[in-house]
Amino acid sequence: MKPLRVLITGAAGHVGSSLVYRVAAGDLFGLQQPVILHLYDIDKMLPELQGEMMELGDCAFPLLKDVVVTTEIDEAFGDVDVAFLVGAFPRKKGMERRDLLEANGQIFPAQGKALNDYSNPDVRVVVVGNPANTNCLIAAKNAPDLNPSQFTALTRLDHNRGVGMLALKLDAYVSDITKFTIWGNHSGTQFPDISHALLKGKPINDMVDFDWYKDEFIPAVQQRGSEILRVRGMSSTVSAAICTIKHFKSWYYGTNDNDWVSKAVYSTGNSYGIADDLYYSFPVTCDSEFEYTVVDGLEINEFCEKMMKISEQELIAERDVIRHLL
Ligand code: NAX
Repeated sequence: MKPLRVLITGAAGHVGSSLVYRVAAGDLFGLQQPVILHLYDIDKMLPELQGEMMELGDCAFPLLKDVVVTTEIDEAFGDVDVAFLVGAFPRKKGMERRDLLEANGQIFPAQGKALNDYSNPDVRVVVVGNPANTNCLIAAKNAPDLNPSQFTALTRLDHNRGVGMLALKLDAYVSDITKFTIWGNHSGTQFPDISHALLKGKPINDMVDFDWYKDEFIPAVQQRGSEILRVRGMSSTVSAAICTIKHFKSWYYGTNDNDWVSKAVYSTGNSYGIADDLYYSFPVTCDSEFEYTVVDGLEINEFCEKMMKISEQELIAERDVIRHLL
């Protein structure tokens, strides 16, 4: 079987390095498909990448055919079939969201161009580095020969956080919960929506108090990343890597019948009145042909519509800040 090439940018960082070992172990494509890992980071992280490569060798992963360690963008993006864009400029104390957008705006045009020029034309891209939705838009716009539907951004971690919290509240298994949605931006404006969510086929809306949902659950999901940072002094790492894999696998293998997942995908002509030309998190189903479909036509009540719009407006404002990079 021909090995598939998987690029991880920011591979020396916390999320990137957690991802590296999982991909090498076969977590993405199952236990038959060999992979070649492309580990990319900035120059000063080269020793970290080299150490990572040595450790990968020591694990003797049966499916790991080769490892390319590089700080050169053309080599990193060359012929890759899958690209996880994790590397990004971290938010520092006192930095406004606008500054972060600008700083990361310098990274993603070049990576979009590299995907366009050097990668497999059928490449699939998952953007994890924050602000993920808008970075994804920048990368996609700088890859004019690729289809915007080849690009997605990660909101699966938010999705799984919400499902996990619902399972705790309802004393249920996460596998019994379906049709939960994260709408919008991977940020504090994201909207965790239970209006279509089911527990063993029964509406969760009927099982929880609206005040708990509005005043406790929604903020808890929205602020989970900050809360983890506050508690352990470090942001999510392993959960982010695992959810990145889950995001990819649902795209590659397809979603379960009678369920959907949340992914930030290119908005174009949806039934919810969300502006076009954004990467917005929707409920999506995927078939096993590596395609996704936004679940359209769900009934949206007034509360949900208001929440969905707040996140849409934030994404529009982010797009305005980086418009010169598109
Ligand atoms: P780290 O600071 O540990 O790692 C970031 C890595 O990116 C570093 O190794 C750094 O050298 C590298 N990097 C910086 N500029 C680069 C460039 N131009 N090209 C390639 N690599 C570059 O951060 P980590 O905790 O790993 O988080 C990585 C990103 O994921 C951050 O932007 C973070 O905010 C974001 N997250 C997004 C999540 C999501 O759900 N969408 C959740 C997890 C995570 O917080």
